[in-house]
Amino acid sequence: MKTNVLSWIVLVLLGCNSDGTPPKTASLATTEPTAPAEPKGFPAAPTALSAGLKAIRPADIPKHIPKGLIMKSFVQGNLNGDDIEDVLVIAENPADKDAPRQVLVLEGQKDATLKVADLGTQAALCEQCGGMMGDPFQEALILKDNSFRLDFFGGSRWKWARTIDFQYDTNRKKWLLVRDEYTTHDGANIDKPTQKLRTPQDKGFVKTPLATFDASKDQ
Ligand SMILES: [Ca+2]
Repeated sequence: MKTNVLSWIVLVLLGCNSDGTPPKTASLATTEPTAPAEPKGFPAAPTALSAGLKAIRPADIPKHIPKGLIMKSFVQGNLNGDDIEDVLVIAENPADKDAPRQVLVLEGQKDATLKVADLGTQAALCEQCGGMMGDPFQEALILKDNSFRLDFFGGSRWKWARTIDFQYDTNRKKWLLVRDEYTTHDGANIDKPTQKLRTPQDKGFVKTPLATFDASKDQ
């Protein structure tokens, strides 16, 4: 009996279970690298969701770009809740870096073609709108729940970040503003951001349609 007690004490001191196996927490330890630190209050980057959707023909995208504009970025995913892939396009005027970028929602059709379902002519900030940091456009993402996100970043020592989300309204069959986040921070002290977040839960928040939203004013 005395020997058993001593064995148990030794196992505990060695960090093992009573049956001699190592503790599970020890075997699950990993050394995966961590992502670079971002200022507090910045959203995590979600991914586009295209798995399981009927595919469209990406080659058809350029024909829907408004005349005089070129495609800055595009992302594929589901933007309206059906089972067909859609495309979100950011388009810009290459001859006017002060002009707002346009945001197009291209709905995938049953025959794999695309149709312009919505257009925001002033929904994305211009190339010159980022201050000393240059072009403020970071990325466009398709999220869950038929919504998409536009991310911008700019400033000089004082940095700012803007996150704008639109979500599909099944009744109006249009995309409406559901989140507008504006964060600033001292580039020399990223732990103290100042955040201005607007969501539908806030008094006075208006779900502005993509078609009339002006990113340079509505914040
Ligand atoms: Ca769809």
